[in-house]
Amino acid sequence: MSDIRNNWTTEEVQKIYNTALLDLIYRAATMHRKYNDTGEVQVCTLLSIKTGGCSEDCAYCPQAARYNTGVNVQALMKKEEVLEYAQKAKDAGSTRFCMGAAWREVRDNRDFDRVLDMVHGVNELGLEVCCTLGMLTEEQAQKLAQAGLYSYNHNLDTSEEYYGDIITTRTYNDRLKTLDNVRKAGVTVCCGGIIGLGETHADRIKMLHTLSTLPEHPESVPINSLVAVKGTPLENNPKTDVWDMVRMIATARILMPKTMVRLSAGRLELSVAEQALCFMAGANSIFAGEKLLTTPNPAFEEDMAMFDMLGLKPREAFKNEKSIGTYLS
Ligand code: SAM
Ligand code: DTB
Ligand code: SF4
Repeated sequence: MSDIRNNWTTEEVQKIYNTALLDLIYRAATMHRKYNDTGEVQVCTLLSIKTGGCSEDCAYCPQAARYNTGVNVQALMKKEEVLEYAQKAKDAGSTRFCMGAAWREVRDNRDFDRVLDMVHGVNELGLEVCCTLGMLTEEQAQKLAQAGLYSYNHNLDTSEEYYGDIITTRTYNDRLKTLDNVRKAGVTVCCGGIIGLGETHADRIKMLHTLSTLPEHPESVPINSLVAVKGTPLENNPKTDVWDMVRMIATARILMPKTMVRLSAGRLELSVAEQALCFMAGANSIFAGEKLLTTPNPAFEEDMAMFDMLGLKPREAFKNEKSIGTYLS
């Protein structure tokens, strides 16, 4: 049977997820080696281009207007300022630049036109441009594609069953519809989730099942661990266990062998040794730079020191396009 499958059953996913941890890591590491260059890690930079004041009620999110989290609301940034950040990220060695907006959905207005300009500008710098702007129509996805968007981030966050406990202002189906619109526009899909929301192992298994049985696997799957922010309903959630993170990453790697699996939010809580286990288990992408969207992240220099220590190097931009045919299919 091929390793690249979209017909996983929930039972199969459950069996992989529940494999004894060291066996699971070994299996994931073997799959990783077969399909990817294990010495490379993609370095992405995030920038919050419109911060806070969001109408949604995502229980984890410091940017939802209804929670008092101390996040300052900031209108959409100017294009020139964004391009300066992008250039700095590029100079520091980042190859993907992801712009996030605290929007429920994109509206067809001047702000969207400005985002299209930003996408165009960042693409011209030679960076892989990614956006995460909330829900999109098919036409909006096409406009972003025409402007040069490489990838769109839109997370499922958790299982369909648990979704309503975390977010009530939109549905799982709304999320899937946007993902479909992104695909149709020919933009690559970045879609993952969060652990530590209070979900069960069964919810994690179901989310991984949904991701790995989409018509095409997302090109990247961010695995976030909850950054519990004061003022959000989840502020007192217990810290996630590093072994759970490793288990999620390893299972994702086995289910979606060629996908970039991103060790995303929550890295500040992990030692270099713990992150090394995540890379061993198949993670091959990180967000670098001292801020995620609104919360802190390890300093760039610390990450580069970690790369040196572990013998990792940053992955070049647009590598898939350059190497079509060189990997096993
Ligand atoms: N508003 C858009 C949306 O929700 O799709 C884009 C920005 S939103 C902040 C992007 C993603 O960040 C969310 O889907 C969620 O997975 C992640 N995220 C937000 N707050 C987080 C937190 N406190 N800890 C971990 N991940 C978080
Ligand atoms: C993703 O999966 N994680 C990033 C990115 N996609 C947009 C966002 C993490 C946000 C963490 C909380 C914050 O900094 O506001
Ligand atoms: Fe708004 Fe996105 Fe935060 Fe939800 S995750 S509150 S949609 S910014």
